[in-house]
Formats: sequence, C-alpha cells, structure tokens
Amino acid sequence: MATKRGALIVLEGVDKAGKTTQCNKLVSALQQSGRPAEMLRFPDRTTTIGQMISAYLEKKSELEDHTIHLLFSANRWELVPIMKKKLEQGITLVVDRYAFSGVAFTSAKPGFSLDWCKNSDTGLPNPDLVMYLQLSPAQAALRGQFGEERYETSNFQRKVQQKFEQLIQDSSVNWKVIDASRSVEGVHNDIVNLSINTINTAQNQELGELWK
Ligand code: FDM
Repeated sequence: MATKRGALIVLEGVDKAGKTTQCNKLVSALQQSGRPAEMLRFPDRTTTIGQMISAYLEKKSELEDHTIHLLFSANRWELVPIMKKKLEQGITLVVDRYAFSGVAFTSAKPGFSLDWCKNSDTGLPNPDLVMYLQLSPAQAALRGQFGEERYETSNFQRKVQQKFEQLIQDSSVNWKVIDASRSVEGVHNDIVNLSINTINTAQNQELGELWK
C-alpha cells in the first residue's frame, strides 16, 4: 500500500502570539503519538537567500521593498521540492510562518496591494490547515518588549494585524482562528485536535496550490 501523505500545517499570527512555542509543542505531541512530523520556519535563514533576508531583518543591510518581498517568496519556493518529498513520505510539516506573513508584512508598507503581494507566492503548496493565533495589540504589549529586528514596533505590528484580519476572510484557505490570549496548554490542546483531524483528512486528498 502506498504511504499516506503528511499534512502541511501552518501557524501564523503577529509577534508575541506564541507561534514558535506552539509549533515546537505540536511537533513533539504528534511525534509522541506516533505521527511522523517535522518543523520548518520561514524565513529559513540557513540558505544563501535566507542569509540575505536575515541581514536585512537584523538591519545589517538595506534592500528595496519589492526586492525583499520577492526574496522572502523565493526562500519559500526554494524549499518546495524538499517539502513535497517529505509530505509524500508521510511526514507532516508544521510551518512557523508562510506566504501569509509574506503578504501581511509587505502589504503593511505604503503602496503595496494585497494582490501584488500574493502574486509571487501563488501556486505554492496550499496548506491543509492554517491556524491564525489571534492576539490584540494590547495583549501582545503585556507579553513584554519587542526585539531589535526590523518590523518589531507596535505601530507596524498593528498594521500587519489588520492585513492578517483581511487575509483570514479568504475561504480558499482553510483558516482556523485560535484565541492566543489563553494559557499555553489551552492553546496547545486546540492546535493538536485541529491538526490530528487535518492529518486524517489530508491523507486522502491531493495537495492543492495556494491562491489558484
Ligand atoms: N516576514 C516573514 C516577512 O516580512 N515576510 C515573510 O515572507 C516572512 C516569512 O520576517 F518580522 C517577517 C516577519 C518577521 C520576520 O521573524 C521574521 P521571525 O522571528 O524569524 O519569525
């Protein structure tokens, strides 16, 4: 019998929503229940393109706004062959940020439409599930100071949040909104349940193409 494919599961949300913590906990929980799972994160700062992105985020280099958008996108495309291979091998991929961060962050800058921003990511593997960890700017502020990287200001994060709220209206994507203001364990339980349901249904479905 052919191996059943893994699911592509994405976590999105503004800074401080707990994405990375929840991705790590989800991968451990899936593995402990005997489901092969691995974590990925975007940007993947280890590739040549990823190093250019990392230098930009750390403010060690300047890049024109369209250019950095396309580099973030290229950083996803360069991982697609590996992602598809792992999914085919039955490994579920838990992804910390994806094209939705790409669109939300660039379109929060002046002069960028959602449509232009979506273009370079159109056709990427369509996630089987995208969980949006929702947290208000006031609740995010209670979780401490932002870091030193580019985009880590409350003003910009508010604009990014508005863009995410627009993106979650798109019914071509399997969005689930999670209230991230609750305890880590409470959020985790919801995420595990949604993920297991998704893994069970995705194994009988073809992987789709994003925004196509
Ligand atoms: N970011 C992330 C983008 O602007 N575009 C993208 O496509 C992606 C994936 O990069 F500020 C931004 C979001 C965040 C930064 O930070 C990456 P982390 O801490 O590595 O998630």
